[in-house]
Amino acid sequence: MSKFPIYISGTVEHGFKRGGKLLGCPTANLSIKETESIIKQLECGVYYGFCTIDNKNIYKTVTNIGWNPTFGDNEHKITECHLLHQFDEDFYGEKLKLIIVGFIRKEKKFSGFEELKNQIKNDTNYTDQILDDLIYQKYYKDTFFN
Ligand code: ADP
Ligand code: RBF
Ligand code: MG
Repeated sequence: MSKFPIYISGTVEHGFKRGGKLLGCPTANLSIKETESIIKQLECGVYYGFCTIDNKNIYKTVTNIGWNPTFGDNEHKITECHLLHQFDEDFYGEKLKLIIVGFIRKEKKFSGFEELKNQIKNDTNYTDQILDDLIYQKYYKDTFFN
């Protein structure tokens, strides 16, 4: 039996502010307290799925769950979501509901930021393509989020 879908929800918290600025890829960091019990059982790595912000629109999402070993300064295992959409404003403090439908790869320690940046681009492109597959379309239905 598949372990997907996996549902995770949490309030968007502040992190180290390096996703957008350093890696060109902002990530909505989910509240550590609200998510720790569910993510502690999950393999560290990159996952694809969909999410809502405050129960509104649904976005394709690539999610990293782990410790960011390339940086080595996280004190907690965290859930970070990059939404495949251009936003005009930040959404800190809002509720993000995530449904993970598949796994891409394990989280790893990169020797430099450029390698990590390139890998994140590949993960994002892969997510964009695979989520168009009809088998995932049922997750677009709002009923999954209520
Ligand atoms: P932090 O370390 O505080 O998480 P980031 O540089 O990772 O900082 O930026 C994350 C913030 O950027 C999110 O919390 C959200 O408010 C905003 N944001 C804007 N666009 C996106 C997007 N496409 N995906 C994820 N977050 C986004
Ligand atoms: N950090 C790592 O140290 N190793 C990874 O393999 C890794 N993969 C990621 C894949 C994606 C799609 C995203 C969005 C982030 C990934 N990160 C990874 C996390 C990255 O280090 C983190 O988003 C920034 O440090 C900002 O918190
Ligand atoms: Mg972030």
